[in-house]
Amino acid sequence: MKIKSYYSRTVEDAMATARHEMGPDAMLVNSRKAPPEVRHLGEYEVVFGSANATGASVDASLKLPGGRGESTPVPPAPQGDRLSVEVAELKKELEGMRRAITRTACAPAQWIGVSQDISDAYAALTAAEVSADLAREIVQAAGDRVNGHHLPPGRATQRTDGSTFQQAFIEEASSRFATDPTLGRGPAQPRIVALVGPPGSGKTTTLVKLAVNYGLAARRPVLLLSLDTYRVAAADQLRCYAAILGVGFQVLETVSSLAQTIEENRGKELIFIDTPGLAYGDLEDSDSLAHFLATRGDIDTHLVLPASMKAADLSRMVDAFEILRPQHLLFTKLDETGAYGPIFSEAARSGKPLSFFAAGQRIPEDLEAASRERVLDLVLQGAGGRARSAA
Ligand SMILES: Nc1nc2c(ncn2[C@@H]2O[C@H](COP(=O)(O)OP(=O)(O)OP(=O)(O)O)[C@@H](O)[C@H]2O)c(=O)[nH]1
Ligand SMILES: [Mg+2]
Repeated sequence: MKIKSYYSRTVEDAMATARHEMGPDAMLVNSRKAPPEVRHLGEYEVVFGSANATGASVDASLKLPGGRGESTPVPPAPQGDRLSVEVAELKKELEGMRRAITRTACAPAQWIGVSQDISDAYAALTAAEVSADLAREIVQAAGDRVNGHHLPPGRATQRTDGSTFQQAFIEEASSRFATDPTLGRGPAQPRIVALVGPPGSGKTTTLVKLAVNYGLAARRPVLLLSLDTYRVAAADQLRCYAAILGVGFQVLETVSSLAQTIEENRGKELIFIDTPGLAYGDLEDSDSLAHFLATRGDIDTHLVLPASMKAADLSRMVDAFEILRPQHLLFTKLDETGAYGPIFSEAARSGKPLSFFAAGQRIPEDLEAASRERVLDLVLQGAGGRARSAA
């Protein structure tokens, strides 16, 4: 890139000559009143850059006295100083341009020129990978609330007060999803919780964390059940934990034996049911489990999904698992991503409340109850606002 300074009595004259000399691709990089030491060359200085020239250079050797377009050499100036000043200014200009371009590129067309709060809020949501439609909807609604009217498309709105907008933005974002860190449905005893989800999503690990934090820690009698007989020794993982924790454990060969086992354990306060990981193909074959979970009004089913899953896959997964009628979404592996927008978007899209978050493999520490504040914190702060440990 070639960079040149032009001096003249007026900015317009200097610009005209710069364009004439550097060609139509030349870009205005800076314009200012000429510093005192070169004021005799012209009252104004404009700096132009052209990408067509190779190699970076700063050439202050042109002078346009009186705007007549003649070039005369600049007297020897403290070149090092000038260079660093110009580079610093150039950097500042470029940073400003970068921000303006980012805002313009990210924001829907009708927001160009609107309050920076609005475009910053939109940029924050989309940077967290909240879906663009949802981000637009939230920011638009917050802007409308602050301005008390709908933004006319294509027109800049009046400037909003930053903190008022921020408040409206947080409220709008909060209103899009629900959290419900409860186990069990209604007052019925025992409280029965089933964890379902794709293979490896963290069902068994999370079930043990829940059993420790909400069962053992509260001295509630707990029973762990495993329906995971698909794979050789699959239930052994849970059997092992149950033995360590000293809680009841049973493996059930069939879904049909589940009802009877629950009946026989009415004295327990919490019953956790672990299920085999189900992939898309398996879901079609999960009729008996689907029927059981869909017809039992006392079983609270949490769909366990990794937070690191892509937004589109999350939606597909939630839709596919609807056959099991889950009441909650439970996200694991928050430690494996830095963008929590997909969790937010999916909770908003599906309308299912978020129940718990797991952010690591440690049992029982890496588990926490979902809350609105936490979700917003995660979405807006990214990995910096990552999950704390448990309950
Ligand atoms: N990093 C991280 N790893 C996790 C988390 N939760 C579970 N895991 C790990 O994920 C792996 C699978 O966990 P499981 O609990 O066996 O998953 P599952 O859903 O029961 O798996 P299947 O029964 O095979 O479907 C294990 O290595 C866990 O330690 C988490 O929050 N963060
Ligand atoms: Mg498992």
